[in-house]
Amino acid sequence: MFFWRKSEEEKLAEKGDKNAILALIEKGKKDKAIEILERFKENPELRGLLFRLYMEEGKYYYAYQLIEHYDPELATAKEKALIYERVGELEKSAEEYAKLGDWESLKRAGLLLYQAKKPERALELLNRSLKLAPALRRQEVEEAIRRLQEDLGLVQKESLLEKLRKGLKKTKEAVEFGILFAGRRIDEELFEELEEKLIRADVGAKSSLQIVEELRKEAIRKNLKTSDQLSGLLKQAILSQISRCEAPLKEPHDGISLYLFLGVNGSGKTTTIGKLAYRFVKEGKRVLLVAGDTFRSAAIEQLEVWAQRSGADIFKKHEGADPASVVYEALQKAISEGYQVVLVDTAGRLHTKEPLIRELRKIRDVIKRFLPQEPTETLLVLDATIGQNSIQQAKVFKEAVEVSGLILTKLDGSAKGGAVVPICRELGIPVKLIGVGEGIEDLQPFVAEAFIEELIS
Ligand SMILES: Nc1nc2c(ncn2[C@@H]2O[C@H](COP(=O)(O)OP(=O)(O)O)[C@@H](O)[C@H]2O)c(=O)[nH]1
Ligand SMILES: [Mg+2]
Repeated sequence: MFFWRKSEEEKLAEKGDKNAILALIEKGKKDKAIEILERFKENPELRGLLFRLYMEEGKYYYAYQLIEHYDPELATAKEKALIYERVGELEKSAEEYAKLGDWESLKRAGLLLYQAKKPERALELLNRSLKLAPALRRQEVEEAIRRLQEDLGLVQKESLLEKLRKGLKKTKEAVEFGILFAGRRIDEELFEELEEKLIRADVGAKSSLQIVEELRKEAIRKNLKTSDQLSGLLKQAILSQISRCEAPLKEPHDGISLYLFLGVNGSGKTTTIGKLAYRFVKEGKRVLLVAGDTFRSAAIEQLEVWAQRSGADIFKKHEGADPASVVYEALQKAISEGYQVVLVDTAGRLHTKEPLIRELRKIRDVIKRFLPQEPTETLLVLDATIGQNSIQQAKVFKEAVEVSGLILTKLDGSAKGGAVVPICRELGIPVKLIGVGEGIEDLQPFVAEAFIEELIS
């Protein structure tokens, strides 16, 4: 009975009966419905139905044929934008996005035209997007504009050194070594002032004293008369204290390379992960971000925004999920889907020291179970604006797991750039990267010599 009714219905559908076709669709027989509808493309009503089905099933190339050869009015501007994008008609897609006119569509349009090598029009649309973008999202549009301007040769690409110079501006302004070394007579007053300035830059009492002692001796030994002769010596003296703290970040190897991020809340973990993800994505790596900070939903959302900005993928669970289980599932995904770089975010609630240590060890154990050689790096993120105070924080994390490197963030917002000296001295862990701004490209390797050069010159 049932089969008879079904075939009767199908017979009706085959004849182009709309209700019978709708009934087929209702029962999930979409492929059959599509097969029938394709014979009735001349019928505007059935053509509309076919178009809807193509869209639902993600058959964009067929949908594209319909709007190109039968009726452009079948699709809304938004649908057209999507269809054109999927079939690789980038310019057409961009113009449809542009018609939509909201900031996100305008941004999308700009990026597509950039890809389609139409930079002038891309710039025009991105600038329109910028005018409409909400304050929190302006930065990503600005970044796209800047990259485009750099490509067009409209602005000079900011070099690493220029960024570092800007980043260390606050410390330099607070210290003003320049005045000290402007041809003054070398005397006890000068050394006292120097020591005081070093302490102001958060170099720390012990290190400052040592550095000044060394300079005193050298000045006598070499019979120096004026302070400008001292600046080179000062650089050498500081360098000798921190050069052992310089080491490059370990690059990804074959298979999966995992980077684990630690640090108290607000230190800059998520931001740094975003910046690093961007770098790896640009190098052509498949990158997965893991939302291991499950304490607040905002932390997960923030990582999602960075995934979008950097072009990486993200693995996340709900707020309050067990971080170790998030890492567990993320690694299953990473292994089965062939990711090359995995960046793991964690929570850092320091006021609950014991639970924090337990949680981090559990995460480490999960990683070891899947990937015995990982993490490639366990990176402790420290906020430079709190300077030397971060040393105490660092000790707790060191107790929990083995830390392979430090990342010093917010150097640009800090007058305490000198803290790198006591941090190096007390912790004996290399500084691998420094953060010099909130932008996606504001992360750079720590090069002790360049760092001191910029601090003192
Ligand atoms: N100026 C500046 N701000 C930074 C830098 N790194 C992070 N931040 C800011 O510091 C705040 C906390 O960063 P977030 O990544 O959320 O820290 P998390 O809690 O450790 O994940 C955010 O407002 C970031 O924009 C940096 O290098 N420079
Ligand atoms: Mg975070």
